[in-house]
Amino acid sequence: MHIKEYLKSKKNLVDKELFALIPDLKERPKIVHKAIRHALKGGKRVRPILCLASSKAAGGREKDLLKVSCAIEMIHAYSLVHDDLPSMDNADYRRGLLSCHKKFGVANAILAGDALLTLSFNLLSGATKDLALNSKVAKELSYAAGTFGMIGGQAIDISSSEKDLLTLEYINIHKTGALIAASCKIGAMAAKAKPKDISALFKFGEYIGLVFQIVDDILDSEGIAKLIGPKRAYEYAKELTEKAKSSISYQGKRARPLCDLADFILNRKH
Ligand code: GRG
Repeated sequence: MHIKEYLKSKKNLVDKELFALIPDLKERPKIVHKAIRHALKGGKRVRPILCLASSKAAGGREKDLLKVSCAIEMIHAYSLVHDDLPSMDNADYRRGLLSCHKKFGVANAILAGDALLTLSFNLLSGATKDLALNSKVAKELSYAAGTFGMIGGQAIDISSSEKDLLTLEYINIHKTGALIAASCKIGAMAAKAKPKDISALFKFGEYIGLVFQIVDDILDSEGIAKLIGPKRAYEYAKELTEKAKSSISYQGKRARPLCDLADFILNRKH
């Protein structure tokens, strides 16, 4: 299957589950439930798809992991809602729509972000039949989303005015890379993969997480692309993509969708 068709079919799969998992619009507090729904609209679903593809590469079954992958997307959506707030990026638009606070007000957007984060862990507590696995996944995800991961990267990003290469690398690894790497690792964990395979898929995720942010910087003429120029930034991203692919190439055919995803992330235009 061509990567575009693959992404479309997996996005449909994730979206169906995702919107079924959030509270009904008729339930109170209606405004927050509306804001949550709004925050989940659009989006490429890269992280849940990476989770599903990693699980498959490690011999797992996608259907066992749909809830886990939705929990990951909820954390991503919360981070975008909070990142758009006036006290952070102050963005009016997200995914081609009004940002959550522009449509529902700042207070409701904060609540919607908090609710998505809470809902994610509520979901994880019973996401699979294996309670020990649910707990391990929650630990992994909370680490990646917390101060040693995404929040850590965001904090350094907003507190440093002049960013050198090392600072940018720290920000990229933590703000963007941590959740992407955790998505891959969690997919492998859920497939009950051997430690060696979990490590390989985590490594793949770490490389590809960096690539994701470098490409984002190239598209926005920011960060590393601004510092070293878009051509050098792309060459660097290409090198990292090759490293990502070679860390899982020993898995042969099973690694194919992930390698195609890596190329898609490197060459994406949005
Ligand atoms: C506010 C807790 C908190 C964290 C913010 C991840 C993050 C940290 C902010 C997101 C802002 C941003 C634009 C980061 C750059 C890379 C990135 C995560 C882009 C958006 O991800 P995509 O392209 O978005 O996967 P879609 O819309 O496709 O889901």
